[in-house]
Amino acid sequence: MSTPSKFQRTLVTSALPYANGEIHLGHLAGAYLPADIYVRYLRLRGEDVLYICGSDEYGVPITLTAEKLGITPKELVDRNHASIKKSFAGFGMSFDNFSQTSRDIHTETAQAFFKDLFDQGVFKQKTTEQFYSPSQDRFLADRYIEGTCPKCGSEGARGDQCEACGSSLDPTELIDPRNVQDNSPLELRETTHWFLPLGDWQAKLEEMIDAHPEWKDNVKQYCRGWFKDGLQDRAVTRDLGWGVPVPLPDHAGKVFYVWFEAPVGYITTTREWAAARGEPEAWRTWWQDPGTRLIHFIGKDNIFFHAVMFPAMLMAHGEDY
Ligand code: B3M
Ligand code: ZN
Repeated sequence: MSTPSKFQRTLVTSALPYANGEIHLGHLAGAYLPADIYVRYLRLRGEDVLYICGSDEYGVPITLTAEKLGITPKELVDRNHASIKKSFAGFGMSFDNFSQTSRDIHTETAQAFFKDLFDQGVFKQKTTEQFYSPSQDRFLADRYIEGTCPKCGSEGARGDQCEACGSSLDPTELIDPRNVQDNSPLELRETTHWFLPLGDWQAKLEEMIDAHPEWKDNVKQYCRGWFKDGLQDRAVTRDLGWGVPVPLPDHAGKVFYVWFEAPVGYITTTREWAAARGEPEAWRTWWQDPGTRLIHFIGKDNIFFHAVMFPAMLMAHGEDY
């Protein structure tokens, strides 16, 4: 479908692949090849289009892999960024920019985005109990924790999801939670984090979904299911060593939840593209001009973050996005 006349340009993104491994054909068939075909079509029609991507370099899967390999997370993501970029280039993917979220420009962009929301008082602060590993003297998140699934009883359910029955879990729901690395027991300790009250934008998000008849039915079904349950507050910070640091005093050891900053990575890679062309402010045309149409090509498990969380973050930021 070419760019509708009410828009002057189209910004196309593909989901930022995790840099904890190489890409494979399954990736290409999902969020990449279809996007590249569409971008080439728009270019052939002489339309104004920008195609941006990059590697997603934070999150627990990456630190788990780095610890297994005995290297630093930065060594791992730099190695995989290069390999992923080479594979995409070899396949002929025509990104206008392919960045990586461990670069300083992303730290700066993500911290500024967070601070803008923080200064508006968007976030709620909550103290909750999280799992702490005495053997490793650190809080553990998501896939560092395994236990018995409370829904189906299978062993080896992970802190964020049970592979056996597909339920998404909170680590505190697991029965007999263990540290996946040394199988040691865990204890609950209080910790304070910042939460994004997604419910505050539910009405606007519902309007947005209804205004997009062209979106795939399964995406709209998922969203309507989440709306029916009522959007919950979502933690946007974590107690982790590897991540974008939270730019607030007395927040040592706190970083952004990867799914808060990764979508901001789309803005980062656009900023990097603009700077490389000697027009550092040109990114605003693609993110802050209502004449731009934004299209995300994603994997099926990325729907919540692209159809609900990231749009809510942009709405919270204000009319400028
Ligand atoms: N890296 C998940 C994935 O690779 C995640 C996408 C981020 S897009 C901002 O499927
Ligand atoms: Zn289960």
